[in-house]
Amino acid sequence: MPDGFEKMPMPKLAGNTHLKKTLRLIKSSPGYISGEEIARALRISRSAVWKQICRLRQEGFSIDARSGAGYRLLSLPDKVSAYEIAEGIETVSVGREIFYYASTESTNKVAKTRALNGAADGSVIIAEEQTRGRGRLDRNWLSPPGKNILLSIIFRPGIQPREVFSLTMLSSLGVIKAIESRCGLSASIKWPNDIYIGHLKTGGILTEFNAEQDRVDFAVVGIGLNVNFDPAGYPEIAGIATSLSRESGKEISRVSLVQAMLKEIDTLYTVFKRGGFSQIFVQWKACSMVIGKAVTVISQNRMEHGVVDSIREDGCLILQVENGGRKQIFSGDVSLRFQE
Ligand code: BT5
Repeated sequence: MPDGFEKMPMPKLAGNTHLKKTLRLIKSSPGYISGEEIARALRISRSAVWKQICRLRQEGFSIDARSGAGYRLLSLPDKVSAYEIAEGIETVSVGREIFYYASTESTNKVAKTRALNGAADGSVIIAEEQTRGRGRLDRNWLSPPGKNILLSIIFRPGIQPREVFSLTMLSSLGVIKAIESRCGLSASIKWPNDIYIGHLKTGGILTEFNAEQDRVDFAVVGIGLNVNFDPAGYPEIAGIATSLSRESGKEISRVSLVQAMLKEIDTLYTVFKRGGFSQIFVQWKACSMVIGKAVTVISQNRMEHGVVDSIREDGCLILQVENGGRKQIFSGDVSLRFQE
């Protein structure tokens, strides 16, 4: 796995309690709230309150300041900022720490660097824009700024390398559940790592890990999900991709969808760590769109045609090939195409 510490902008930490409390007070106040009232509630000085207001403005919150009246929230940022996400969710580990970037090369890259520096299990790196978003085998991941969900989760479950695909599976299941609950859409999983609606791709997962001998130190699960974006403007993917807004016909709140995703993934991850992967697998398999389908499996130097017989709990796909035999296909770097 590539290491190398990239130069990163200072992230905004979700754990900044003064900022969160200031926001909460301003949000819950029907009109203006005075600086004095905020200062008293937080036991900080008036100038410290002003600093919090300036930081919130930098985060994209539009806040009116009127002398003699105080502060009033005018509008929320259309951003997946750490504060907004952390505001509404309680989780065991996933999303307890959130690092937000307006723009970065790749959230997976930042996540790996942060993980090497000791970031906690469940830490999330989220960005509005990636300047070099990646799919598998260094393929491009396209996403205009501020429209979609681009995030990576650091997992430290203390597992063996052969179990890492379980993290991809539980994450994709969490994404499917969140799409269902927040957008009312039924999405499916195209083995090994794609999220589909109908026959079009709406999301992809890139899982990478760092292991020593037979123990995974950390894994990074990167999730790219098309939300309020029209792939029609991108000739490379126009015919193969869709987005949640296109499918549902309405704009979707990215913050609320990220919250739902992190909550679902956290619940599944907790079950996984307690040894309950079998029950996750049953649900994952029910969302799979490939079982029983005629497919072509493409790996770097081979093509294999057949019908998908089943997928095993370890993620291995069993392909019924044309001469009647069965082949085991491991998830590695293979792609799967449906036959006409
Ligand atoms: C994937 O790879 O589908 C995994 C994509 C993971 C992206 C996330 S974003 C957050 C994190 N940070 C990163 O840098 N990456 C992760 P793969 O199976 O190799 O599919 C890549 C292919 O999908 C490309 O070659 C295009 O054909 C297609 N594609 C690119 N952008 C797309 C999009 N926005 N929607 C649908 N398909 C897309």
